[in-house]
Amino acid sequence: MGDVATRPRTRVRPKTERPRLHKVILVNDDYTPREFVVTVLKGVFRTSEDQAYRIMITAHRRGTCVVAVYARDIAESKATEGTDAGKRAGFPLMFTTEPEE
Ligand code: TYC
Repeated sequence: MGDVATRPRTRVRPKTERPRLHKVILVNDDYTPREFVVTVLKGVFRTSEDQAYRIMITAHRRGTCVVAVYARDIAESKATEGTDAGKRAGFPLMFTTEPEE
């Protein structure tokens, strides 16, 4: 064997995947009052009145609307907080989460 110095031709670059963000999705129903949905959106997701109204009316017309995207834990706890606020008031209001592509 000769004294050929060998060194890696390619640098090993450990690639850490960035954790995926998760969408919080508002789901329409026939019972929760519009104004209540707007109040929950403002309280839990810190939207303005205008943004909250637009999100609510989009879910009302199309069935669902993306409210915001967060790290998974935050998305899940905000979805639970919003759903629980509806439950406490006797409404079937529902927020779900799903990972972004
Ligand atoms: N559809 C409800 C109504 O007509 C209002 C509503 C909108 C409820 C969006 C839920 O995610 C929702 N009172």
